[in-house]
Amino acid sequence: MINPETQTIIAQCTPRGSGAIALLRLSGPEALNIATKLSRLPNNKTIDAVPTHTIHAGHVIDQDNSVVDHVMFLIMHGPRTFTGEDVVEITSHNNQFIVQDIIALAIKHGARLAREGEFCKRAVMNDKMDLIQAEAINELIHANTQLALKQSLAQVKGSLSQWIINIEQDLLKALAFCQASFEFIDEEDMEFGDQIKDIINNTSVTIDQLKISFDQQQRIRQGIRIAIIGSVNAGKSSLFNALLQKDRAIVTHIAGTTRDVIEAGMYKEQNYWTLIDTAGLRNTDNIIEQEGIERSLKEAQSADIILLVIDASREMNAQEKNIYQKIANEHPDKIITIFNKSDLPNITDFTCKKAINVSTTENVNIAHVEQAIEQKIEQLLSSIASPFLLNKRQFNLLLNVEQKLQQTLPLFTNNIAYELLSIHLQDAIAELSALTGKSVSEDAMDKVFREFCVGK
Ligand SMILES: Nc1nc2c(ncn2[C@@H]2O[C@H](COP(=O)(O)OP(=O)(O)OP(=O)(O)O)[C@@H](O)[C@H]2O)c(=O)[nH]1
Ligand SMILES: [Mg+2]
Repeated sequence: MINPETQTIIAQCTPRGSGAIALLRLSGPEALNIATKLSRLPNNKTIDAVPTHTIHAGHVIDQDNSVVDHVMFLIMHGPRTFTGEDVVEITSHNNQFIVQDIIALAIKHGARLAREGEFCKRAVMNDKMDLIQAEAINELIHANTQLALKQSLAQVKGSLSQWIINIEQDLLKALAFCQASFEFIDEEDMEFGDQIKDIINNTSVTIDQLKISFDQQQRIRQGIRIAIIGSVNAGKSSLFNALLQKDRAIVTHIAGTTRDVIEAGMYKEQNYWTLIDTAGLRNTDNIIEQEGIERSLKEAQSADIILLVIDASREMNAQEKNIYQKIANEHPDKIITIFNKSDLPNITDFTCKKAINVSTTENVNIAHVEQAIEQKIEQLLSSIASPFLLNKRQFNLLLNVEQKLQQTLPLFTNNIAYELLSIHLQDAIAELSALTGKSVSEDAMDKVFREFCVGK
């Protein structure tokens, strides 16, 4: 009976679709045998007999000995491979008929199709990396911003894992102190309550710091949200289109043209910007418009950067000034103020030292707005103290660790119950192990890898 967990697997690792070459990976105990059966190398060499970590040009041949494709075989014996198992990588021409034929041949010879993330899963199972590093590889592939990319690269190298190992060591030290205090309970200078409490407090602070940046990181990972807010007719949609360099939002002279939030994304300066055009702010009895305005204010709240657009060619009424002031006060670090319609005489009495004078119709200073956005992004990224990028699973486990540590705090009385304390500490350490996958259940592990793509 073949065990599916160790059966040799195959998948295409490169994306499907057009491109010169495709990479297929075979991994498992039968990888060399299967590759031998479907290949023909020059000079009667065979894949199972060539040295490890060598590359060979050759043919994939079907069961009638006809050539399926001219390919390169990269032969790597375990454990010095990505998965820790024997691996053969086949670089073929990227034609889906060829790729499918090679996969079908491998299956005929005893392999099965790999599931999502299964190569990474095997790497974890074979101790080539921990779960966090495997997750980081997935993040790396999908990183949308330079920050996310840097952080996932660091995590592949093991930065978060190292951080966890450090915490684990501290908690193990606390556990040792705990056990010593318990065993030598009658000896006065063998009481380590203070030391244990210090370790627990310091660990909680460290976890807390990481937690604080979690929300922000989650958002940034999806792209930097830039909301364009301002009075009706100020030129928000015009600015949105100018930044996008596309006529995406409708622009008219009628106040209240934009009724709902419109989003558009673009890669810019190594980051992914999500631009959000909103309905103009003004008090209105029109229910639809009022709803749009509510949404605009919500967007301001959740945005990373706000472009506050003011029509400088007209005076502002008291109500508008109020709203602007309110937004400026609530989000002082996020705002870039723009005086639009600078091609017309400037008669606004709204003052703002750092405002950028722009004309969207004449394309004046749009580049300046982009620079201001980039500066804000840099500020934003540098304000994120934590070098780690957590996902939801990791975040929840850290919350569990913290909760377990919190449970110890009431125990620090005159008469510390060291036995109970040590149970809580052991629980916290177990939660930490689940983070790196050391003690994670098969189900939980599969859940992680299902988010990966096939071939990873
Ligand atoms: N002169 C001048 N007119 C502009 C400029 N920018 C926008 N406009 C005009 O102002 C009017 C309103 O522009 P929109 O971009 O629709 O303004 P909005 O802020 O999106 O308006 P709402 O969606 O109604 O809130 C249009 O007639 C634009 O052509 C500018 O820089 N100079
Ligand atoms: Mg508009």
